[in-house]
Amino acid sequence: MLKHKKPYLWKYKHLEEDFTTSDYMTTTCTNSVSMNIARRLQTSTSLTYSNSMSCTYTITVPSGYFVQANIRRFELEEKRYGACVDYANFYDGGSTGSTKLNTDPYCDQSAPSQLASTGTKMTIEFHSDNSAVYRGFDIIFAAATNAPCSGDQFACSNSKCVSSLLYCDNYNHCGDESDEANCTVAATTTAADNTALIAGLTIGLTVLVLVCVFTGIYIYRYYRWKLFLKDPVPKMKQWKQDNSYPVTKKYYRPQYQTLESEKSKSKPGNGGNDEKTSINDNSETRTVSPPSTQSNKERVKFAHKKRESMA
Ligand SMILES: [Ca+2]
Repeated sequence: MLKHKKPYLWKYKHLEEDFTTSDYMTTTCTNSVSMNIARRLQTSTSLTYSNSMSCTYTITVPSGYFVQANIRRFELEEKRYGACVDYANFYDGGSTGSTKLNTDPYCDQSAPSQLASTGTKMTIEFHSDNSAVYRGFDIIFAAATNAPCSGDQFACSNSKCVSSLLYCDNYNHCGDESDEANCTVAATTTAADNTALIAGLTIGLTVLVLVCVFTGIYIYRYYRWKLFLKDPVPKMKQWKQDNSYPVTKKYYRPQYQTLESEKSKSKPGNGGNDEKTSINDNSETRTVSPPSTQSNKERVKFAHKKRESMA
């Protein structure tokens, strides 16, 4: 079968309202509309139709076309005592006085899947009694011609022609659903949409995970710093005069270790081995002198007394 390329809809934007319009009998009970490409008729905007409805709907197509009616859903009240109480009739013309397309009224689920007018008009009559309401009907109309089709038409498998705009739009306009078969354009579009969706989700999740990780690290470090500030500094042991104490290497920075070593070496007569300030670099534990608690004033006083005693 010849495949038709899906036309760019923006070219036909001015016609979009025509082939996407839906009419409802509960909104406008008696209605007469014109159609260039396609249209849709439903009994009600709600789940079911109403009681005591008696409506007519006439649809007209341009000259040279006929009305192709494809019935998507038909659910009326079943017969009562062998007769339809809620029913629909289809007429091959512009009024209920035209020739009927059906022999008996359609009720329950007895309507066919498609009907076609011979001329440019079709009229649908709907009647409901005062009890029991059902889902009603949903009909897709298309302005159609018989083959051969023109360049802007889709060639249906049943030798009918409808507008190319109706190809692969998810609605059966031909009557045999051939305009919804081999819809490669729609399939490709869906695949592309899925790929973009998956890529977007992947990037979004990656960013979310990174944000969570860095936030977690920041919170951990913040509370760790808080705990450090709250941790009381251990009290230093009381300095004891003439008493040595162990100091591990890690509490002394290298430059201070060097200064202590040079200070002890520079003392005359010491030979660089002051027993109280000796630092063994190879040892983890060393001995240092505690700071003197004697003030300078006391030292001077002590020196004066010593001189007086020597004199
Ligand atoms: Ca279609």
